[in-house]
Amino acid sequence: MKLYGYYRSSTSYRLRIALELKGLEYEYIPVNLRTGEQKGQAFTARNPFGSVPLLEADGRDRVQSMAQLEWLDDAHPEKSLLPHDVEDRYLARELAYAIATELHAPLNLPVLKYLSDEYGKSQDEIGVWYRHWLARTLGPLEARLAQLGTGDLLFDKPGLFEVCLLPQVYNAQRFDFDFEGFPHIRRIEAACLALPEFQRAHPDNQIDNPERTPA
Ligand SMILES: N[C@@H](CCC(=O)N[C@@H](CS)C(=O)NCC(=O)O)C(=O)O
Repeated sequence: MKLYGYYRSSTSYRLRIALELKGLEYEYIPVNLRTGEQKGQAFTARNPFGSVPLLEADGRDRVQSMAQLEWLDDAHPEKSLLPHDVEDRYLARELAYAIATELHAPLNLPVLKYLSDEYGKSQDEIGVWYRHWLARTLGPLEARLAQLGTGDLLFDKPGLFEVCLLPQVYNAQRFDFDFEGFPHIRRIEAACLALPEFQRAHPDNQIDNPERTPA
């Protein structure tokens, strides 16, 4: 399997965590979002959305992260990202899709670029935008986790929800989001970051991270 991604793209990070949790071998191929490689003809010929991640497996290109995650579980059912019980599966999807659908879209690179290029917004103003949309979904998410009595993880092992949560928390920290009033999210983040699968998938440890210290 080949994963085309970018070290701090949250959707690429989702796929890296999932592949690690499932113990599937893959080759990581960086696509440089800073230079716009994802919009070049060579890449858009394979992914008309012009975004990462692109997952190449069994001679096919798959180009949307949530569908890729569901496909990984369908095609490789061992070490499932979803629990067995149907209501637990529902809950994992409810929380994962809240992040993927409500949170990710207004925080994506083209949206931020549009705010600065078309509306002349400064980096400070973009930070305000970013934190506004984070709070709008992370607040209810935290309340939902409290309501469910969530412990260190949503269920007994990390899965679809944690795969989506950790990258979003990483991005939120880059934009100085204050997690003071978010004990459940912080606890889940700490529990995941203690695991080698999450550490291997982390942006700090990717070959295309310019600040990475080679092992
Ligand atoms: N809905 C897509 C979103 C993918 C996406 O927005 N990827 C971002 C990185 S996290 C990207 O490639 N942004 C660069 C661009 O769109 O030009 C998915 O879930 O795969």
